[in-house]
Amino acid sequence: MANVIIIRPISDRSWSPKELYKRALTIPHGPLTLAAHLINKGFSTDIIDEIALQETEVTEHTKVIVDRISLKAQNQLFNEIKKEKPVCVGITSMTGEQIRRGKIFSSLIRKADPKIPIVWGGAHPSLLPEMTIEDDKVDIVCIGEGDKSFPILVSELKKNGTNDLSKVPGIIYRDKDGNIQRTKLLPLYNLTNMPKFPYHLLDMEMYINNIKKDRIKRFFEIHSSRGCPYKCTFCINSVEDIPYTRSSSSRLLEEIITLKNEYNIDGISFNDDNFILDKRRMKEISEAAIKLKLNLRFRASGTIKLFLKFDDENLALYKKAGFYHFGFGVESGSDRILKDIRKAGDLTKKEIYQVVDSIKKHQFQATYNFMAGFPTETLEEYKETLRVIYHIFENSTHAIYPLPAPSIFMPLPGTVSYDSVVKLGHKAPKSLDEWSVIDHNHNMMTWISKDFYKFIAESREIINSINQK
Ligand code: B12
Ligand code: SF4
Repeated sequence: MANVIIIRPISDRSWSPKELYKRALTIPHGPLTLAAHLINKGFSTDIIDEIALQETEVTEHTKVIVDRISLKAQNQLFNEIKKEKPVCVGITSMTGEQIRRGKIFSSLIRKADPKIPIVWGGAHPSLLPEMTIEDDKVDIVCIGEGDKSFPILVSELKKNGTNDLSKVPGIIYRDKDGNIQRTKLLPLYNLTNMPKFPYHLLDMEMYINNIKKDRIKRFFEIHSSRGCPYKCTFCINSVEDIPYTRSSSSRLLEEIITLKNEYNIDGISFNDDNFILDKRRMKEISEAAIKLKLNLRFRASGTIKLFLKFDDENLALYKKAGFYHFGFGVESGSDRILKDIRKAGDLTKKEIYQVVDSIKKHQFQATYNFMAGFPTETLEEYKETLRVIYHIFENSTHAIYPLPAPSIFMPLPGTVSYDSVVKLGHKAPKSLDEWSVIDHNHNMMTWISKDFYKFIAESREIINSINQK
């Protein structure tokens, strides 16, 4: 029985066997965080993770996620609703396919019981709350963090009939006269106070075993901060007022030790926007990992420029502590593009090469992520990216990690790059439906020529086929 059901729909459309590594099953941290707060306030919660319940079919050439909503996910939803009418159902969504599927889930909920309020939250509804609430499959939108506001909203909705949504912070909703109302945001949640995550709501063994990483058998993901102080033009963090918050080293260590004891994990990935940002925390965690003999392997995300701030002594400490892999957002090999997209701290090609050397010297593994087709990028500038990728291939023979093909740049709502492509003539989607067909992997790049797009597609094929070997 659940007072609240939270759904994470599948977030991408289909994939080819050549890009299987992109389809890693990730732990649904957004829904888990919300469930932690709800349970803490005495509500029961159920999470439906369609990504974990996805159904695939193999056609002649490729393996695709079936277009319809997973039957297992549908059954879980109907069974829960049948057991007890939920106070509301929450749907989390990024831009694109997750909206399309989220809307199908909304229709199923409406069909089962049109009186159940449907609340949307996550990256896309937070960026475009007014447009999201216009959609008839959305009753309430949670803007930004749901840590404090969602439990308040659920308590208010539970009053059933006598509730007053104007008392709920950080939401947008329609009042009794059908007018759209927006309430004030609360100050950010202090991540150090996070209640225990209700991992028991999910089949954790499936996540732990499904995520395959080199040198790690039982893998787990953690988010220990939110946001990033940089303002790269294509990133959600370029939107004004997205602040940086983080949990303390002691709270993080407590979580790591619990995971090791309860789930017998041997590796952790810190999936924060920019984990290596906080040098002091890196040091504290490393020293504690050594002292407590945690014997875990760590993977961390971050930016190239920050990695350069680590000297040999820092890197030796991280290595001893178990850090073995860094995931970098590099984006481009062209100095002009790096400047244009304001890549964290005005990154240069020279600095990319310095990091490649440092990674090699200390025998770390690394993933270098690039993008293709930025606004105003030329074919020649993209070739510079390919040259940098080639350089990395040549200088990373110690690492057996694949170098992902550059992602296709997709302008996301609210970002500075989005405004740039609109200025270049790109048509802005005008409704939630129009945003739902945005596909991060296909040709919607009206700001670059067809020939350039063809070149990007071919280069990606080549890099992917090298990765297969
Ligand atoms: C981990 C992560 C992933 C993971 C898992 C994502 C997932 N679907 O769960 C993976 C690696 C799969 C991933 C993939 C992609 N990602 Co991603 N990812 C992130 C990251 C770094 C952290 C997300 C997270 O779990 N945070 C921790 C939890 C606790 O926070 P949260 O989910 O935001 O939830 C809080 C609030 O949003 C809110 N909330 C969320 N949902 C709901 C629902 C309700 C009902 C309520 C009330 C509140 C609420 O309350 C929560 C607690 O405060 C974010 C960065 C960011 N700043 O958000 C990018 C981000 C979400 N990703 C992004 C993108 C673009 C992608 C990709 C498209 C990248 C690509 N080109 O391939 C792909 C998606 C395609 C695919 N293959 O699925 C963008 C999304 C922008 C947008 N407009 O949608 C972000 C914001 C990155 C960025 N800097 O721009 N991603
Ligand atoms: S450094 Fe990374 S997380 Fe920070 S703003 Fe740039 S792209 Fe976003």
